[in-house]
Amino acid sequence: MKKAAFKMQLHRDQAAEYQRRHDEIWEELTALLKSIGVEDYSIFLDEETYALFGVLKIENPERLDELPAHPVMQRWWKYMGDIMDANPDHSPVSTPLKEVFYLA
Ligand code: RM4
Repeated sequence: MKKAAFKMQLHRDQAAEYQRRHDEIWEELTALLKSIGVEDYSIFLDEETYALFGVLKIENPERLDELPAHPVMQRWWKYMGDIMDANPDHSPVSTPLKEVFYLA
């Protein structure tokens, strides 16, 4: 099992809205993520900088490359694009993070 960690950027003062949308996350999106093997997925918010830190486990990280083409993922990213930094195709601006410490 591999771990992937990445950083995204929420717009200022959108913490409550970001939380609300994830509290009501679409079942078809969680099903899609699970179908490619995503497990144990958390997103943490830095309430000072509005940086978002995602961390997930996945057996085959290459399968994450399937997400951008999927209609459900595209719809979600478009929906989220108004409250976070996004690319022209609406996907979130996402920076991979390097693991520098691990304790099992
Ligand atoms: C985030 C962002 C990520 C997605 C999660 C569920 O706000 O859109 O790409 O994996 O939601």
